[in-house]
Amino acid sequence: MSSDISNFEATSQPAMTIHDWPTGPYPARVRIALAEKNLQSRVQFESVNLWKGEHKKAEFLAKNYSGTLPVLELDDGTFIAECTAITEYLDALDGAPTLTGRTPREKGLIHMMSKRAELELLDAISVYFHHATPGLGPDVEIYQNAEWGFRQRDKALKGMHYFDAILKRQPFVAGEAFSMADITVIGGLIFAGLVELPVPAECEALHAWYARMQERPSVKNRVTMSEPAEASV
Ligand code: GTS
Repeated sequence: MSSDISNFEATSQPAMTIHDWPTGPYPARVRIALAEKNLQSRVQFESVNLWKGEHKKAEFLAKNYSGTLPVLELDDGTFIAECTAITEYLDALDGAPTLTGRTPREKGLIHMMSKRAELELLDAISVYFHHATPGLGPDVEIYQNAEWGFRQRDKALKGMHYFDAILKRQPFVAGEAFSMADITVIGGLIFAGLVELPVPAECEALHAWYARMQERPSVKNRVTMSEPAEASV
């Protein structure tokens, strides 16, 4: 048994720190994964203010060279960035992966569809936000290329039609079960909401799936997850 798994069983104190920004679409991916795995009590949150550009300062770049959120910090000082990598770590912790696949086939399909959700939807909307809108403001957005941003917006709209077609024939993005691939599309649609890029009305299967996803406690409670619990009376 790996030490990660035995620590999982033995510890009740927060052993991990998530550096993130509560309302961010990428941080949402890890927050949803944490709740789906019921690991909330194992983490504490450190807020990094995107609007003040704290993620581009040397202190944060030492934790994540890419200057993006979220970052998972382990109690041995290891930093893991990239939502997919963090989700894979969390999913493996209890030796019972539910988000990244159990069989080789599941693992392959989930990874493919999650990557596709990044390329065709979430990352495309992020580029649109940073290049074709004011983004995080002039202090953070030091290079913008609006034409590239609008192309990525159009790519994301096409991506919405792609995921609509997928969800017409299966209940979840990577097949029959909820997975990391669903979480990545959820992140995309959270970002779409923030930049006011509505899912086209004709994408009925995508709308219906998103309505179902928004009923999941992990999705509903993601922003308040890092707020201190109210003292019990
Ligand atoms: N590939 C990275 C991942 O998967 O973790 C992308 C992470 C990312 O872009 N995070 C956003 C960020 O740091 C956070 S948020 O916009 O969703 O809140 N953006 C700031 C920037 O300047 O790029």
